[in-house]
Amino acid sequence: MNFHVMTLFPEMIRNGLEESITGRAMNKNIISLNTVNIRDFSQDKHLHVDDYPYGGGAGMVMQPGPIYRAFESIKAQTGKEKLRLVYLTPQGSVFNQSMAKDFAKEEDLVFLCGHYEGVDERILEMIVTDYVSIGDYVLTGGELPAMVMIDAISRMVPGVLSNDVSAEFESFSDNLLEYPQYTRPEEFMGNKVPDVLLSGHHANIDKWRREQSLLRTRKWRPDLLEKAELTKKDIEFLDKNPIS
Ligand code: 6GU
Repeated sequence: MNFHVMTLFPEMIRNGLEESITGRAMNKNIISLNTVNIRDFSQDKHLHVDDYPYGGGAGMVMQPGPIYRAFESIKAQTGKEKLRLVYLTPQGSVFNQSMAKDFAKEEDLVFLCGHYEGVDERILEMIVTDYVSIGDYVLTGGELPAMVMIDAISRMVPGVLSNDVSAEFESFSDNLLEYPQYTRPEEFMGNKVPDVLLSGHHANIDKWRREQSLLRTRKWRPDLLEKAELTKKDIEFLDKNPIS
């Protein structure tokens, strides 16, 4: 899968994604990251890419020309006339795991990172296919949201995660929070690892983990529990264990 990011801060995007799992996926050529500096497409002698808003008001607005030409360069590079293009904006639909899965089906995906007070509406109407936010708070620009999305989408691309992690994820992408994890030492500052995890009894361990997932989802994300597919056993367990 090829990610293309139109941004004024290409270094920020590259530095963030070259680490860890996304970095390894790039080295293995499972994903690629093409950062396009919008400023390279300025035709202004001072390389300006923004100007004052018509009608007045605070801040600056990104001009349509440089973004248009940056996108044309991506179309030429991919040889594709139609590309899915995500504009990162707090006004968009809130990103979630099912959107990550859906975007991961694309061979090429383009992101437009806005800055300043916004982007000229005309270029958005011309090229944007998806308006996406990452949550209800205001960030300085679209770079961090693009990185968040690329990380989450990459994990849904075949070969990026190990088969083990991938299979585990499948079984837990069911609207329940993860169970707690423990590693050595068996006792840390007087606190012991739950006995069941040391028992070697896999059925009991699975049961305990399922129950822990149910308890923490009910406690911390009751909104998720409503969407989760619960078995009769799950419901019985929750009924027998009132909220602590
Ligand atoms: Cl996508 N952009 C900005 N600037 N702020 C945000 C956001 C996006 N999502 C949440 N806050």
